[in-house]
Amino acid sequence: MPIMTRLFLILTIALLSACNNTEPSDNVAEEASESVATTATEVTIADAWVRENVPGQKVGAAYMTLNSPQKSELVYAEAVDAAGTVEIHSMTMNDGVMKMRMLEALTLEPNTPVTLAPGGFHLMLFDLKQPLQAGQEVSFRLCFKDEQGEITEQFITAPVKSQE
Ligand SMILES: [Cu+2]
Repeated sequence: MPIMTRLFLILTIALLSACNNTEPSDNVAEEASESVATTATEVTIADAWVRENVPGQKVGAAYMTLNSPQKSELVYAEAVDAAGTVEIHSMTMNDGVMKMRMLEALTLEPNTPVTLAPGGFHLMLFDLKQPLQAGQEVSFRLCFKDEQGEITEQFITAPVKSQE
C-alpha cells in the first residue's frame, strides 16, 4: 500500500474515532469551556426530512439545509436507531444519467446555506432497521469539523415524509 494511502487511512480512522467518541470526558472544566465555544459556532440545520420508502426500497435518503457561521465541513453522520450506516452523497447528471458519489466531507462556506435536496446532495441511509414510513422520526448525529480541525457533534430529529 502506498505510504500516502496508508497515511490517509490512519487520518481517516483517527477522525472517525474522534467523532465516534461518546465517552464522557473526565476533564469537566475543559468540557464546560468547549460547550460554550460550540454554541457560538454551531451549524444551523433547517428543514430536515427523510424520504418515505416505496415498497421494496432498501435504502433511505435524508435532506436538510446546513448553514455554518464559519468555514466547516460535514464529515460524519449516523442514525443508529434507523440505519446501519449513513453516507454523505452527491448526485450529478452525467450525459443524462444520474450518478451518486460518496463524499468524504461536505464543505460549508461561512454563512452560505448548503441545501441537501432530491436530485442533489443527500444523506444516504443503508441497512435500514425497518422501512421508513411517513409519520416516523429519525434521529441523526452529525459531526462537523472546523478549519482548526475541531470536531463538533450536533443532534437533529427529522420527520419521515412522502416524496415532495
Ligand atoms: Cu445516495
